[in-house]
Amino acid sequence: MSKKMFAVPLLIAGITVGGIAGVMASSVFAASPNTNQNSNWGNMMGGAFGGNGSTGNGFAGMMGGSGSSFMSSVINRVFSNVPKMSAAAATQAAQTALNQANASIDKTNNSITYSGQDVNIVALAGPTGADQKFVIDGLVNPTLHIQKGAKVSLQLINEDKGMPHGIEITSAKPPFAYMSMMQGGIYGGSFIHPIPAATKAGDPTLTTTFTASQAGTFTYLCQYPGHAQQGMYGNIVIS
Ligand SMILES: [Cu+2]
Repeated sequence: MSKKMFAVPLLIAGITVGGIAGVMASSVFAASPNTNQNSNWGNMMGGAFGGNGSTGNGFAGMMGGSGSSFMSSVINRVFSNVPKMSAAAATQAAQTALNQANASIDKTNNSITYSGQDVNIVALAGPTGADQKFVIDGLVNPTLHIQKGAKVSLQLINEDKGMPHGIEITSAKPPFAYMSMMQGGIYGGSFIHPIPAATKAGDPTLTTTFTASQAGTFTYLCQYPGHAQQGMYGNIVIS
């Protein structure tokens, strides 16, 4: 990343952010609402923060102070076309997932075992009482057990009015750095970029599907900077 500082006339705030100028100009705001949103996220993260390695050179400055709210503002704007659902519909979706015949919920071990090859997971991000956490089938950051080869539908609903959240399945293990995972996902499709914070208009939601083709113990986490580090993750066991 260039170490030069660019004065960027941002739509959101008239602040100066090092190195992000090119990204803001090209890959992010230029993207049409119908282009691949994960690609937008990848471009944003790759373009803005790529090459920083573990030092986070440049990124740290951006994320410090007003940076975090800046990041949040960018996501809220860039992904403003993400569909929203009402709080009641979100509750209904979660309840439907909870009532799946093939989901066996073990509160003692904070785990859910899905039998069969069709799995429907509804992950609530940051609902009331579980700030910076996922709630799935009423459990906070549960361990998910899924059969190898199962077709998984993963719906993320952001109920957090203060913060974007995303979800991704990765082979990375805790502890997580501030910058955990930016793009990818262990399976094709096992990634939903951070979606905007909830508003009075509703809770943003996206669904992805993937095939759990590889056995192993993986992690699902929120790739918004700092969230996995703060504990927004759980295990997912494919066997
Ligand atoms: Cu998050």
